Formats: sequence, C-alpha cells, structure tokens
Amino acid sequence: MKRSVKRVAAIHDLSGFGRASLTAVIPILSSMGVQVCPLPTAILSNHTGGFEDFSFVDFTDHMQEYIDQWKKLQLDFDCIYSGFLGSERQIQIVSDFIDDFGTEENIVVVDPVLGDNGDLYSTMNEIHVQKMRKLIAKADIITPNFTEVSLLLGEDYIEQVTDDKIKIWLRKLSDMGPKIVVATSVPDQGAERDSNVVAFDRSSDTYWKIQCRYIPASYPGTGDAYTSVMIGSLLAGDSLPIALDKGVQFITQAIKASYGFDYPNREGVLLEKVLEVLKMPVVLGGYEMLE
Ligand code: PXL
Repeated sequence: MKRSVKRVAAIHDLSGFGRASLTAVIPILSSMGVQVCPLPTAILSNHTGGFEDFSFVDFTDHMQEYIDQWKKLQLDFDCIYSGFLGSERQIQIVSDFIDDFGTEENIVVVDPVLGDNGDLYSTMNEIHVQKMRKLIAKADIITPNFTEVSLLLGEDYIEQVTDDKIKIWLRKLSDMGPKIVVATSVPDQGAERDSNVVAFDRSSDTYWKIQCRYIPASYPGTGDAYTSVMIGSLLAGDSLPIALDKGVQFITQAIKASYGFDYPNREGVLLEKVLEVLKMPVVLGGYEMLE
C-alpha cells in the first residue's frame, strides 16, 4: 500500500529548549507534510551550544526496546535520518537500525555530527570519529560540515579550500560508501567570509555548489534545520540541487528573520516566524554545477 504521507525515522536527541535536533527536525518536516517518528538518543533540558549547563539523560539503554517495538509494529520508513549521537554504542545501534529498516527504496541520511569550526565537540573523541566512518558507509546521503569533512578524512583543518581540493575530498568521502555527500560551511575561495554548500552525487558524477552570503550571526541547530529541509524537499520529489538550494534559502531567511531581534543566539533561529515559507513555492536562488 502506498503511503499518502511520507515517513521519517528521526534519530536525534530531544533538547527541551533551544531549537536544535528534534525540536528543529519535527516542526520543519511536519510543515513540509512529512510524518516524523522520533527515536530519541538522549533527553536534555536544553542543547549544549552556548549554555553553561544542562540536564542530560542518556537514552541508549532504552533504544533497543523502543526499536524492538517498532519492529513488532512492522513499521517502515521512507527515510532514516540520524544526527547527534551521544555514545559509541549509539552509533552501533543506529548501524543495526539501518540494517533492519533500510531498503532499496528508502533513503538513509546520516549527519555525522562530530565538531565545528575546526574542533571536535567536547563530548566526542577519536574513537567516535572512527565509528562514524563506519556508519557513513551505510548511508545514502551524508551532510558533514567542513570540519566534519576534515575529521572523517583524517585531514588537518584548513581555513581556505579550492574547488579542486573540496571536489577530491567529497569524492573520497563518497568512496567510503555514501552516494551523495553534502558538505556545508565550506569556505568560499573568493569572498573571504562567505561559505558554500558543495555536494557530490556519485550516480551522475556531478558536483553542485550553492553560495551562502555571509550573515554576521550564527545560531545552534541550523545544521539540523538545513538537513531537514533538504530531506523534506527530496521526499517531495525535488532534484538534489533544488533540495540543496531550498535548504540554503530557508536557513538564510530564518537567520534574517532572527538577527534583527535582541535575544540570545543560543535560543536558535526563530523558526516559528518562517515555517510558513516552507509551504510556498520557492524562487530558486541559484545553484551551479562545478566543472
Ligand atoms: O545539532 C545541534 C545539537 C544537537 N544536539 C545537542 C546539541 C546541539 C548543538 O549544540 O548540543 C545536544
């Protein structure tokens, strides 16, 4: 039976305050007409970006019984989407989940959350990186930021990168398994502070680049928001470059709708003010194919 509403298994933490992980993924995909089934990895009072402390309950010990119940219900999903994973054991659980629920038809998206701005996140270590390398082998699509690209490849973090170099790196990541590699926050070689989304699609041997103009503000959770829009767009039948472009436009609009207001960035972008635009036809901002 064909489902009338697409369904995503979203394997992320639930952070009660701050608009990251599930509190970004659920409203975005729901607004795009996609059902989100959360598989929580941890429950936090608030995310960790910019907050000094937080309460944290690791859900690892309960994930298997939760998944077993989903198996009993014979659930299936159009997409499996994993993000922040709190422990190495969780990486194994996600890997097993992909073995159990992955099919030829559905898409497996792994956001290999490991670090940002050249550094590993404080809760991650080298073993985490090694396990993540194994997990991305099982994904159809991965969405590392530029720091995570370097970490996964074991390359030193660099401030500037040429198109030729990022193309080689993305192909190397794809050689590790995923058909599509979407790198975010890739420094632009021309405009100093701009960054780009650069993607490689192995099936068509094509590279795509979407420029993101610099905005002088950064907010936690925008990576989760970007990947969610991309997934919603792909599930609606859009092509990869259009899905990548829609994500960039949404994040740009969300940041612009937020930074005029005086509130702490750690609370995330004001999603509630921009969710409606996800339902509107988009004027594409422009993607280019890299030769
Ligand atoms: O992807 C953002 C995110 C997710 N989960 C937790 C976080 C953050 C960002 O800081 O702290 C727990």
